[in-house]
Amino acid sequence: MTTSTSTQYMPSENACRASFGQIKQVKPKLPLLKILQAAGAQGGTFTHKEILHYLGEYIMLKQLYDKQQQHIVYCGGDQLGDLLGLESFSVKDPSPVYDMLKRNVTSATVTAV
Ligand code: HRQ
Repeated sequence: MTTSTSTQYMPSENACRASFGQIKQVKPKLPLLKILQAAGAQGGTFTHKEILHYLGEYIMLKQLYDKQQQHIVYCGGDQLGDLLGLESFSVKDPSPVYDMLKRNVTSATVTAV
């Protein structure tokens, strides 16, 4: 007989727990995946941390940042701008990036370590 005391989380609770920085794999939708792959990403599932890393690589690679004020990114006319729906953004206010992530990933299995 098994003593069923294992904690079961409601899906909504899981969603709340899976905030940035937690080990939670997500599947980027195709347009975002293309950007990540252009920056050297491999495979189809990533953590949020990895996605932000590859976004940074992509911004470097395509030289989308302002050369004088490097916290500013000009993404207008780029596929990144299409995803964000913006011409430019600043790392000082990265909320558009997070919003874009929320819209452009689907949840994958949580990897237990
Ligand atoms: C590379 C080089 C730059 C030389 C930028 C994106 C925003 C990651 C990608 C981010 C935002 C918030 C947190 C973590 C990551 C907490 C990338 C950039 C850059 N200038 C702005 C960059 O200049 N990176 O927006 N990310």
